[in-house]
Amino acid sequence: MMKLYNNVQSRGMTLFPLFKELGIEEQIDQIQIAYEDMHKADYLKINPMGKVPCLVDQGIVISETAAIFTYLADKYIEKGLAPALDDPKRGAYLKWMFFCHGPLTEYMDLRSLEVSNEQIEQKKRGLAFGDQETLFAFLKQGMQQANPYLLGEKISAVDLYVGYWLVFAIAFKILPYLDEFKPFLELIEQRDSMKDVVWFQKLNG
Ligand SMILES: N[C@@H](CCC(=O)N[C@@H](CS)C(=O)NCC(=O)O)C(=O)O
Repeated sequence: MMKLYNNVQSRGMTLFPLFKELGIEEQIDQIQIAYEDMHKADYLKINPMGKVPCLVDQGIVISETAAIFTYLADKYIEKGLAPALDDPKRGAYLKWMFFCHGPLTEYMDLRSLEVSNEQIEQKKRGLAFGDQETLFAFLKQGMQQANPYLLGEKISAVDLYVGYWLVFAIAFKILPYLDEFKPFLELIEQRDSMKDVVWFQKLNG
């Protein structure tokens, strides 16, 4: 059994569609950590960042959501959710995985903090996403090129990760629901693995 330290109100929930697509739900022992316990010694021994999610697999500790996505999709590579190391699609796969973990979540965090476009503009050379215009243009282009998934005809772990964050961000009005996003998100919404993701309801209602 693997152990997933998590909280149901955290970004650890992005992992659940992946568990379902990989068919490994039964192999994950879920340990709920209350927010007030995350910075206590017991949990800091596991993840010194005091954050969730954190996966422990036979003594191997993997924190950082994108790392957990990448680790599990590679561990179960026969399930077809990660391109092999020598597959040319691996580049785009890693690009989207890191884009989502870095620039996209940084943008979402600054927007939640209500940092203005003017402040962002002043710091854009040092910000992972640059500025809003650049981030939107990158996302729009990626969504337009999705055919129908980000890597082509087959779904991969990164569609689940990017798809989840986009739906979440749109539901909370951090991102606009741009027309360019619709075909991709409608496709992701149809996956059985996404049926418990409540944020889709906010999108459609
Ligand atoms: N970079 C980490 C961020 C993890 C993170 O910020 N988790 C939040 C919940 S969404 C958390 O555990 N916060 C508890 C705290 O900081 O006290 C990841 O992507 O996994």
